[in-house]
Amino acid sequence: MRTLVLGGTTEASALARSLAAAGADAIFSYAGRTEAPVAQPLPMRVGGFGGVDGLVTYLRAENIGAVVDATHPFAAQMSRNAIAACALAGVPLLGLERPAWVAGSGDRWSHVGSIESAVQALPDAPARVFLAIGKQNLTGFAAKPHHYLLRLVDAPEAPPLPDCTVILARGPFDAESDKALLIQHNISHIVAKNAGGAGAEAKLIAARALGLPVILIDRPHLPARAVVGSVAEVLAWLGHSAD
Ligand code: 3Y8
Ligand code: NAP
Repeated sequence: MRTLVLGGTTEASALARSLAAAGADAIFSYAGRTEAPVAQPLPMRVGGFGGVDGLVTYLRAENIGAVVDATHPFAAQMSRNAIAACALAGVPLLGLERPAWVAGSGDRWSHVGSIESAVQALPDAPARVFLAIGKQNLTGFAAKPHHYLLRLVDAPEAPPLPDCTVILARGPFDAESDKALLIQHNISHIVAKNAGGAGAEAKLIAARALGLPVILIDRPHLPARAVVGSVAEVLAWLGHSAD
């Protein structure tokens, strides 16, 4: 039975390694958001499917027997399309999802429901903000007179904001390096997506150590679907559905 893995996260890469080790017939799918995505130990495809209909056509043409949606919690459109397409094509779907982060002692977090409300939550007086949300949703932050530190995967064509420093890096990140980064850039606030997982958590651990406030953007809600939290559960599910 051929499995389609919708990837782009640390957990998706861990799943790919396990599937390859098991000699599973599987395809790893990237959206093609970055110039040179990390290679995977499975056959890869890169680029959109062409909406729900494109994905249904793909599932049938490639004789896909199961889909694992291991995309990032903010990749909501892909996840919604997968739910609709798998229902239409009659292909079992399982989400591999990491839980949202929950504040611990010493965390100075405020939760907002959208990128726009994250802008509002920043102070009006000039600050130095680590805006660690990638490059797709930055323009609204120009409304506030802050210096922004941006961490992007690929170099932007032009500076994304009027007063910003861009560093290029592909995670997973580690807390000590992120703490040094926050100190080096004299950061006063952090804005982040509630992505969950270990790959993006470093900046939150660093913020806790430095007592910095974090504005955390809630992840989008998704329609109901079967979800597990570990690679082992996905492998068991695939073994089960291979019966
Ligand atoms: C193209 C594949 C792996 C996967 C690694 C995870 C961890 C490192 C942390 C910060 C936050 C951010 C961003 C981030 C992280 C992992 C994971 C994760 C956040 C790659 C990848 C692709 C992408 C797409 C990219 C987005 C951007 C978001 C940067 C590869 C490296 C900010 C999300 O330039 C762009 O257009 C980048 C776009 C979507 C969010 C955005 O809106 O800009 N991820 N990230 C995937 C594809 O094409 O399908 O290039 O190798 C994967 C990873 N990024 O295999 O180990 O599991 O979350 N990715 C966020 O969480 O806020 C960085 O800097 O602290
Ligand atoms: P999105 O907004 O949910 O999806 C937009 C469109 O991109 C989808 O409709 C689909 O195009 C295509 N797409 C998305 N993920 C795909 C995949 N894995 N394989 C094939 N096509 C895909 O997605 P996004 O937020 O831009 O995320 C894109 C990729 O980056 C995903 O793989 C995600 O896991 C990864 N990522 C995203 C974030 C984030 O913050 N959003 C963070 C880390 C990693 P069609 O409609 O044409 O099929």
